[in-house]
Amino acid sequence: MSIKPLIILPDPVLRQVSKPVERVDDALRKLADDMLETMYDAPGIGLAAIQIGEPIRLLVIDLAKEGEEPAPHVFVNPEILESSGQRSTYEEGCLSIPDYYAEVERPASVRARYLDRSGKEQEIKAEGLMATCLQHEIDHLNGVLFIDHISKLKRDMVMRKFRKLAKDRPAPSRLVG
Ligand code: GNR
Ligand code: NI
Repeated sequence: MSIKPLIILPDPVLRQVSKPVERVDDALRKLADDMLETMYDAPGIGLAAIQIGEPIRLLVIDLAKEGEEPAPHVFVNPEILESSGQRSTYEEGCLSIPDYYAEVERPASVRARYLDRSGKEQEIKAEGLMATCLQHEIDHLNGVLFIDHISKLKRDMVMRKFRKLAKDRPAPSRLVG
């Protein structure tokens, strides 16, 4: 297992639309394990593959609190089948937008279909933080960030700040050469 570097705003990689996973094999399971290790290290409660530079429809979530047994979930090719009309608001953050938090309103519950880590089709009815996190991660698979759900004024402020920070930061090694 290994911890991978996180892709940070304004890296355009975060705007890529990820491709469906073609087969759930050992290589995919190893990638999911690396994502879990990277997420636990951060720490965070969810991670999409694109956040470590892999443009495929794979995400991991673990909502267990500190001191609780880990509860890792792997979602391959997730699809939202149904969203509730009822909305709920959570303060969201993103490992690709460090130290910025904002309230986002989303459907309070969703029903989703996905493949698990053995490639078996599963369905989940998610509510509460799981519903919010799953929607946040599926957004990543579509190149969408939580700041796309806040006001343009706030989003422009965040973008300006992260463009400035990127200038003072070494470029990701994949862009150096
Ligand atoms: O760690 C994370 N916390 C979080 C809090 C509220 C709503 C969504 C999230 S996901 C985030 C990790 C992350 O960036 N996943 O893409
Ligand atoms: Ni995120």
